[in-house]
Amino acid sequence: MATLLLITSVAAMADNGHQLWLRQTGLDNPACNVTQKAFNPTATDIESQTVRIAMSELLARISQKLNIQLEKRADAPGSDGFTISRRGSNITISSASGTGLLYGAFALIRMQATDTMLKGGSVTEVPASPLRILNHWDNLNGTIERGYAGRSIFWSDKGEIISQNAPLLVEYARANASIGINGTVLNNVNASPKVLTTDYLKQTAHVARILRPYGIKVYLSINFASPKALGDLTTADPLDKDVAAWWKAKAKEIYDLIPDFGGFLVKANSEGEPGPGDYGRTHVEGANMLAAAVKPYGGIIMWRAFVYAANSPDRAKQAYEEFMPLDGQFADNVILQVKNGPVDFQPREPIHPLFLSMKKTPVMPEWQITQEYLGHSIHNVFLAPMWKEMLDDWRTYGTGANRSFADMKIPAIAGVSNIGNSVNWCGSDMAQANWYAFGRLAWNPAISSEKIAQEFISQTLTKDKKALAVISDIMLRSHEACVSYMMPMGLHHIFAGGHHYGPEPWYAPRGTREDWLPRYYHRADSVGLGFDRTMRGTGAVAEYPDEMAKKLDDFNLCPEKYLLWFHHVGWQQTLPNGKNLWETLCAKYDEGVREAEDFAAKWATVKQYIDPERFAAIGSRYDRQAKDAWWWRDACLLYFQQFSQMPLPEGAPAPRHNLADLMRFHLAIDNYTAPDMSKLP
Ligand code: GCW
Repeated sequence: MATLLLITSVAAMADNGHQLWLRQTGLDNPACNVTQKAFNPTATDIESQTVRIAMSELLARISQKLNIQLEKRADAPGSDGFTISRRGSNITISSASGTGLLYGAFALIRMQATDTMLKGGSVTEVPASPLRILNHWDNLNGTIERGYAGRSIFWSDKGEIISQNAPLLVEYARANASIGINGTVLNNVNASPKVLTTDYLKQTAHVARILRPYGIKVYLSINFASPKALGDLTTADPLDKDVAAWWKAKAKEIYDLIPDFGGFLVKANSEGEPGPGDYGRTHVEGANMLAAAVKPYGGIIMWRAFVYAANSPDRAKQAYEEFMPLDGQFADNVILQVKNGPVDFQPREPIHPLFLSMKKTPVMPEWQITQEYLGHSIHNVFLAPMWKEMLDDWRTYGTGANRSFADMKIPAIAGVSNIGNSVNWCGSDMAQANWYAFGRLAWNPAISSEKIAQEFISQTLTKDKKALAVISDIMLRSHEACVSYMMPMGLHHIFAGGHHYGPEPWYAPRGTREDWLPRYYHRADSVGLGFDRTMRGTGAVAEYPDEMAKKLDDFNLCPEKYLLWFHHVGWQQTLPNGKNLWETLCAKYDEGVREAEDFAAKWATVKQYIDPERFAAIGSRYDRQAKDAWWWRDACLLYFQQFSQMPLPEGAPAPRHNLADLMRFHLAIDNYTAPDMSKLP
């Protein structure tokens, strides 16, 4: 009896978060009848396998009494799209493809899990973008660049052999398919040439085989110098005949092993990585040579636009300057992969101007799911609102070919993964929400952050309406709060160097590149604060479409959230809000701290609705986040006060720390390593 009580009370059960949003609800429910039309139940082709997965997911997880029929129909919308229709207890899921049926099955399960089950009529969904891809920054030795969730699930730490852990890879595939992700890049963009050796390709083929029935294609990041680095040739010049032939032969070898291989992701001539520029060639010459190699097999090249030469007058302008003149010259199987903002995944950036200006070359967003600059997997920050801000600007100001985004069509979309071998996959239970949000927004950018948060909470933490409202509220406020306590009003890149966790607006080791130092970005001096990118400054505003550029250039019209990104503002200058810069800045930092403290307090009120294990793990993060918010606020205000020479405004709380201490002790990332999967019971 006691045991029974224990297992029926969700709040009393320990929960390590491993199940993500895929908790069992029905488990082979005899009342649910699942059939399918048009597939041979014993066939071994991939599509039949996919349909069988869809059927078993429905059987395992639909708890209601329903007759569900899966139907392949050539006239169904889009290849991954599906229609779910219902009459009484009869439900039909139809699609033109097996993967569409799988997505339809997961959609139906989600409806049940979020209490939004279709009662009658029909719904049709077609993804906004055909390619929804995770980028893993996983190194071949198992470490993960900017990973906060343990080690790689693909690459082993023992002798650089890829994971043979098929059950784990199936779980990974299933989680991704459940939110519509259909591609994955298995290795870091700072790519080891070794990934293209036959041994590694065979291992990659093994992963591809496991992911394939879930509709997921495998891609690799490549090192542009591979032909030379692997010792086959003396050059990697893209215009060299032997180099082009090497890549063609390599592509053939890959496609012989992996017929549906997706293609290459390339970081070239960026942060020391090799590229066509090493031979005086352009990005077009480099990308098109690779594109020709994979073209016969339907492969694509995702060429990253994250480039900046050392110490230029304005790093934010460089990608546009390098790529805009190349618009239209790329082969038709090349997509430019561009970070959401022009600097580097800061807590808030204005949209990257290339999205608004490239007219002929397709441009795909790269979002960072892993929280490199947003408190790692320690701060609970829900990123959907940040990504939606970028999408909204794209929709509002986009022109030319990429305007098509206004009709919800994007060529592809990438998210830098936050997954590692932590039991809970992401290093923290709340960070799972960002993986989930990426998938949902890649599928449909029109879904609101609120809906995504609610879906996530009710499938993972609690279905209790009151608790759900409390958690959803703090999730939705969390991004703005993080911006407020870290770098409000358009401030950016004032982190400690290296790990990018804590505040160090003073960070300036001798000999470091100027554009890797906070002072390059905040420009604090006795006059004021902020980077003048107006027409009187570096002129970066001119990279935006006219209407937007005019607004950004004008101190009175520039949105306050971007003010210090585009303007150098006097400390005592009165802002359109009626207060001066210093007062506004102090108020923002204080607001960030208050918000973080409120999150911790609100979390404490949902205790009875959450299992103790996750309640404690998440709660300790909220507590730490509130402490860190104080650290950030004190560090930034005390540091900038040396320039403003103004007192904290009346009513502002006294600092908890002094500047000398803050500068001596670095805000550290301690004690937050989550247990890894090997500790699973
Ligand atoms: O933000 C920087 C990160 C690097 C990363 C690089 C990139 C993979 O600090 O760790 O390298 O961006 O996106 O290429």
